[in-house]
Amino acid sequence: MTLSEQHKEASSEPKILKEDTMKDLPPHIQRPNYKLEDVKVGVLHFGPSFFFRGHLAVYLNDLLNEGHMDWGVCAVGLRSSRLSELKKQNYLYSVIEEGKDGTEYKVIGSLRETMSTETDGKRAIIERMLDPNIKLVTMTITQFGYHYRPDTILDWEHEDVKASLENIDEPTITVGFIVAALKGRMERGIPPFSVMSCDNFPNNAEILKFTVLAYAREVSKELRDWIATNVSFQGTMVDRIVPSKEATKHKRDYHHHTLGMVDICPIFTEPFRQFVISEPKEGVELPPLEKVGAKIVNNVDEYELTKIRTLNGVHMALGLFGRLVGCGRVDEAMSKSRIKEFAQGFMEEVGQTLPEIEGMDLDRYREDIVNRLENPHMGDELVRLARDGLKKIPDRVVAPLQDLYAKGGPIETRKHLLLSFAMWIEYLARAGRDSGFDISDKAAVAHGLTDVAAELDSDPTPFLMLDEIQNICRVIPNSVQFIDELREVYAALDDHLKAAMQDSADHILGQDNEDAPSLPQGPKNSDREPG
Ligand code: CS2
Repeated sequence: MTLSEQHKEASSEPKILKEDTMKDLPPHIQRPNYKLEDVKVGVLHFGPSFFFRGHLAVYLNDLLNEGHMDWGVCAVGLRSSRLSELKKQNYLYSVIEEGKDGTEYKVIGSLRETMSTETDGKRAIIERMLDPNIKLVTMTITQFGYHYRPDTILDWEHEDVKASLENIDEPTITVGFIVAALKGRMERGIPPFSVMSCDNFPNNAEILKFTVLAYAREVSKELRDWIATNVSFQGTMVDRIVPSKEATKHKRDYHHHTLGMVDICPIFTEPFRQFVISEPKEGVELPPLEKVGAKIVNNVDEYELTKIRTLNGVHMALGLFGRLVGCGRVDEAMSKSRIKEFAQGFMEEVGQTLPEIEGMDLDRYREDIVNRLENPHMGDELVRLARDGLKKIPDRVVAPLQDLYAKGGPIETRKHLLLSFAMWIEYLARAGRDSGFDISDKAAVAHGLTDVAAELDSDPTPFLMLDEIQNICRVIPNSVQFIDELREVYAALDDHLKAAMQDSADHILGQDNEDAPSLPQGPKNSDREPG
């Protein structure tokens, strides 16, 4: 090799994970056992989020590994930047599952194509959805993305909804794309695709169906009826913790070292994953996800309710509690004994509102969640968990409170939920007082919730009187009792937060903290020693 060739080699770009470099990966890295060119795209997904890449795309990759070659994905996003990074790698990326028993590395090949409204244009995306091979349209667009309102079904006043309806061939909202593509299929005699929401909120299929039908009705009654008769709307419960923040530089470097090459779009996640899907309409062909660990059930809403109130509920509560006492990550918050006890108590409390699901051991489910929350590798940021409270508090805190008030019983049976609500107010107040305190909740700021919360003294009533809060809380059957109890808990909040902070200091000093106030005590357990 000449000197100039040597110089060229030394300064050349590092090797990137790609179709032709995969063969150079160390043997312990799992990689597709199928040929990428044999994969047919059968799923079109809106919202190529980290969660999608760490969950649905992994299940589909497993299916391809099992020889079901019709289920590659085309992911559609708004912005092209992240997608073009993936393109550089032939859409290959690695998923790193970090658990307490070790780390597994998998290269995922199910993502075969991406499109963005920015670079490809909306009409091209709709055209792509007309391909009869596309049998399923999925989405992770967050609860906001549906523009659902319980009173009017669609938020007709929202500018994106209005803009979409003004030009149905160039929609802005996902529901608009689905309806435009289904219209095209109806007109051209192509059978419809099924639609599946992989977003995390109760009755996701029903809400998707209602919004699609309401939107389609604005286009034509014929289209609405055709969709109602022919399209299968799949409900799901999806679960896997995929921290959204970019992996830390250190983690990425370490990862590159392990791969022996660079992956600019890795996904770091936990070993745990769960996927429960509602039974499709008769005759509908879906990817056979049950072959790779998904569960097909006729009561998906019960699973979703259990997950949203337990895991997502405790996530929200921990996000609030942890950040209010100065923690950054969830495992850090769980290392404080008072916060961990609170998390366990929260999950038990909401357990009183959950249906019994055959074959599901709720205690075991909660224990697993505690282990998942304590996983130190996740680095899940509390700001992620506590974001968008205005959208999340109704399902995760208010709805279980509604059920507990309906059941009756003393304040102690609702103490964790009430405290979570009080912490949410304080969380908003912090953001109102300090613009540098990021709460990632644009809606709450826009509605002035942060400002009102910041002005409160020890009585939260003015906050509770805001329209947005009244709308959320009107489901609670006994509002006078709720307000009284929340006042009580809110007034004691400072002491609780101080106690949790003190707790960690005592933990370090090895002292007991006998003076710290405790939550209202539950009914005494007769098996326990008094005192
Ligand atoms: C989290 C979820 O902030 C949140 O909404 O609770 O993203 C959670 O990590 C996933 O639902 C886990 O499946």
